[in-house]
Amino acid sequence: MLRRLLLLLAAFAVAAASATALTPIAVGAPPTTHTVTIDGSRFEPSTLAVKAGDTVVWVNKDPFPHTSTSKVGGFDSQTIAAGKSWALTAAKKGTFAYTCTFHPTMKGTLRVN
Ligand SMILES: [Cu+2]
Repeated sequence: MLRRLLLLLAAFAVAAASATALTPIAVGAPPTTHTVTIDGSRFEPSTLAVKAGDTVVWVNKDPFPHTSTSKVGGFDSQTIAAGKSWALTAAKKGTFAYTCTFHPTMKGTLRVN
């Protein structure tokens, strides 16, 4: 009787452990926040790959304003003042080449997978 109860408890414990272990796979990886630093009129990293649903934050460390503006549509930060940041929730999949409208030599690429 006791042995049977212990077996039942053991089976339950294994089932509970499996359910817990499988949960993260079932819901997928949680959204992540990525940072692009703007410093010396450069986007760093200049190429960034994220998953749809992730957040990308551009942080302007320069003492003057910049923008993060997709050349193919999809997003435009407008002016990011000196020392400020701008966050984008990357909802749309694709490859987005972007620039700063004030400094067109600044180039970046955001890949949303
Ligand atoms: Cu700029």
